[in-house]
Amino acid sequence: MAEKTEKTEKKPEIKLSTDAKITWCPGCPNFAILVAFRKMMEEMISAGELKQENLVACAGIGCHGKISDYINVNTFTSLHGRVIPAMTGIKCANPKLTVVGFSGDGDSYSEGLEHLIHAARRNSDIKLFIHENQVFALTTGQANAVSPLGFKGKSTPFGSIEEPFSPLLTMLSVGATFVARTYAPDIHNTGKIMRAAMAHKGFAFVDIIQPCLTFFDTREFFKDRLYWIDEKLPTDNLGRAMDLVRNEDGRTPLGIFYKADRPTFEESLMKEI
Ligand SMILES: Cc1ncc(C[n+]2csc(CCOP(=O)(O)OP(=O)(O)O)c2C)c(N)n1
Ligand SMILES: [Mg+2]
Repeated sequence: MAEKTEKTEKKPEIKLSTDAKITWCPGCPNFAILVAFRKMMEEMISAGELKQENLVACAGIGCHGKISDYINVNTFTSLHGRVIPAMTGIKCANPKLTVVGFSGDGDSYSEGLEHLIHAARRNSDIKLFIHENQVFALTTGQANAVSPLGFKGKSTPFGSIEEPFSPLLTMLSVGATFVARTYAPDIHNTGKIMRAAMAHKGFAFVDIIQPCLTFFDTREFFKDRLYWIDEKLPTDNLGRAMDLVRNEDGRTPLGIFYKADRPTFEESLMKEI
């Protein structure tokens, strides 16, 4: 009688962490963003939706930018404010790659704002995650474009005299085809939003509220203000999305506000070539 041999299929191990020492402050919500992203990647790789070797993670300069050292994929660290041109260049050179970027609010809302607007307008097929802590954190606490009026920091000791910029409203106005916001400590929902962004064909913009525990701790401020919008509501109504992100009732909505289907920049470019 033939001996029965039991074959156990061994799944290839997915290693997403690296040996780099993590140097964020203890308790920084950037840890939560890292966990959400790795978990989301693991799910997508296991489901056959993504190949680890086809992912490129780009990063700007700042505390947020360190994240690319902690994910075991191809990475590119740009100059400050220049993460988006690096991403669009990579995507144009090899459209088969999935290109994600981690940027700071100083990085993309202050220094590199023009790139953000043009990438959204063109519908470049890249996925952008912004760590919004309302401060230049790595340089130890200066006001940036989204710091609130009255913010006291190293460069504004008497309080900021500027009205903050509204990135979500801008993204909706210039034609971004995926606009969402999440809260870093909520790992589960951040992962869900990241996965939806990855599945989107075109420019996916995700603003991640990430309180900076050292230079601008907004956890108490946001505690009773944040709320998740009803995820069953249709996401193709631009006017409704704009009304929501204006935060006119003093609260801060989270979720996917808008999604649209439009040819991507790279698709059109490849057709022309
Ligand atoms: C062109 C340029 N300007 C300024 C700096 C100095 N710099 C390095 S990190 C940083 C702050 C980054 O802030 P943000 O993008 O909000 O990232 P965070 O540290 O808050 O994650 C600044 C201003 C630089 N490296 N290059
Ligand atoms: Mg910042």
